[in-house]
This record gives sequence, C-alpha cells and structure tokens, in this order.
Amino acid sequence: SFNVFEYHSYGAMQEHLEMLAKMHPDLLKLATLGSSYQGRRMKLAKISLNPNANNPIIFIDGGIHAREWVAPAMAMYLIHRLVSDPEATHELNGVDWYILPVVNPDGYEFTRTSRTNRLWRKTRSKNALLDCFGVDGNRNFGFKWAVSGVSKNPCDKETYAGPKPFSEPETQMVRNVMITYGKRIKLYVSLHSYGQYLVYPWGYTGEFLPKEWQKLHSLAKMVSDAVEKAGGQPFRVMSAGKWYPAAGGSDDFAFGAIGVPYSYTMELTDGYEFLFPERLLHTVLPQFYEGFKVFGAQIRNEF
Ligand code: 0X9
Ligand code: ZN
Repeated sequence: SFNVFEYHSYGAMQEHLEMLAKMHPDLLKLATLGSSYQGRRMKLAKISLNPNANNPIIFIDGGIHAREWVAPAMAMYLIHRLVSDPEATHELNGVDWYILPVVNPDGYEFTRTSRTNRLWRKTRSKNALLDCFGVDGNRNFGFKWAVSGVSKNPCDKETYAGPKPFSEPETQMVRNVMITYGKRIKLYVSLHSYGQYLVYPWGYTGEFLPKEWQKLHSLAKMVSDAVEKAGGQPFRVMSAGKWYPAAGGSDDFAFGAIGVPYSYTMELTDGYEFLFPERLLHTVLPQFYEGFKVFGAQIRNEF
C-alpha cells in the first residue's frame, strides 16, 4: 500500500490516485489533461464537495522541476488529507481544490533512474538542432517570456527557456487548466524546493511590485505563521523577483495573464537542498498542511 511519507515512482502515484478516486467517487475526480513528451498520462485531481456549485478554485501543482521530490510528495499528501481526513470537510467547504502533483513526470522518473541523474531539473524533450535535452518548465510560460533570468542555450542544464513560450506539452497542460477555469481560480500555488521561501509576483523583475502586493504579502505571512505554530520553519516572504528575477514562471503567468488574485511559489524545506530525506517527510508535510488550511480559509472567506 501507499505510504504518503515516502517518495514514490510516478506510476505508483498515478495508481494511488486512481484508487482514491474509486474509494471517494463523489469527492475526487481525475481529469486527463494529456501526455508528457515521453507519453506519460497526466491527470488533474479535482476535489470538491459539490462540483456544480462553481466554487472558487485553489489550483496547486508540484514537480515542474524534476529533482524537487518533496513537491510531489506534498501534493500527494494534500490530496490524501483532503479526501480521507473527516475534518477536511472544513477545508472543502465552499472551495474546490485542483491538484496536479507532478507537472514534469519525464524529468521526475529520469531523476529516479540513476544517481548521476538525481539532480536533473528540466523536462526531457529533445532539442531539434542540438543533441541536448530539456527545457526549464518554470522559464517556459508565456508571460514576459525570457526577459530575465533565463538561458537561451538548449544545452544549459538549469534555466533554458525553450525555443518559444509553451514549447513543452507539460507547461501547455498547466496553461490549459488555468485558461479552462480562468477567473474561478482564486489561488495558485506552485510547489518547489528548497529554501523555505514563499514568494509572489513579480518574478520577472525585482524593480517593482504589483499594486496588490500587500495582500499577497500578508496572506503569505499568515500561512508562514501557521506553519511555524505547527512546529515548522517560517517562510521567507517577498516577491520572487526580489529574491532573484527570472521570467517565464507559472506564478507570473497565473497572476499576470490569467488574473489569479493570489499566486505563489512555495519553496519547501531548508537544510538539505534537493535531497530532503524521506525519513523526515512525516514531520514536515503535516506542518505545511497547516499552512494550506490558512490558504483555504482565506479563499472561502474572501470569495
Ligand atoms: O527558479 C525557479 O524557478 C524557482 N526556484 S527553484 O530553486 N525551485 O528553481 C523560483 C521561481 C520564482 N518565480 C519566478 N521567478 N517567477
Ligand atoms: Zn523549482
């Protein structure tokens, strides 16, 4: 059976989602979004007490960066709590939670296949001209694409923005979810690691902030306080671009192109870089969950 405090293969996560959907058919529905570059099926977990109510949506994704294993683990833990914890009806009241646990399944599986691939970040698409692989999914979104913090070199292992915006099927699928549900999405959170940062737009520049920055900042502080109260480390809260400017991120696209009022990138854990130990998942994931309760309460009360 599936232990939520362990790291799993993409296949095991997909199987577990199918089983949860069978166990809780009126709470959890899986919507197929399409296939990754290498043909892995990608499914959006839609958790709702009343799918016909047109509730505000919280959209969460994880694992756009292959090596950041704690992000899919957090997304799976969120789904697990929301569907099987009886007290989670509170979190689900008046809010629908849409969760895509692994945006980059090809990259994720690549990091699992050998120790030498463990720190792969990008997708696994093959460049048309050069014998190089992968695009940084979080530089590939079509808002202020490639204006800062990117490499134009397809062989760059970290921040290659791609040949054009949304060149990758995986980022297209995230875009499609955002376009499909549009203004119903009131909160977007992209799960990453590491460094214990909770950052908001703009990511493409540190020169200025959106006019709504104080709302973004104060909600992030409330989330951080809740995590700290649960025994976790507080988050460093600031605009992404003030941390370091990088364009083409999913957070800027949600905020700037779709108009999602609350948009964040959450960098989970600190102290282990990309190799957060499996044996510590059981301590941090429940702490982070307390932060997501605060996100849920804000969206329910404000919208
Ligand atoms: O550089 C990134 O994509 C994120 N950090 S990571 O170490 N997980 O790679 C930060 C993204 C913040 N958002 C934007 N710059 N738009
Ligand atoms: Zn990342």
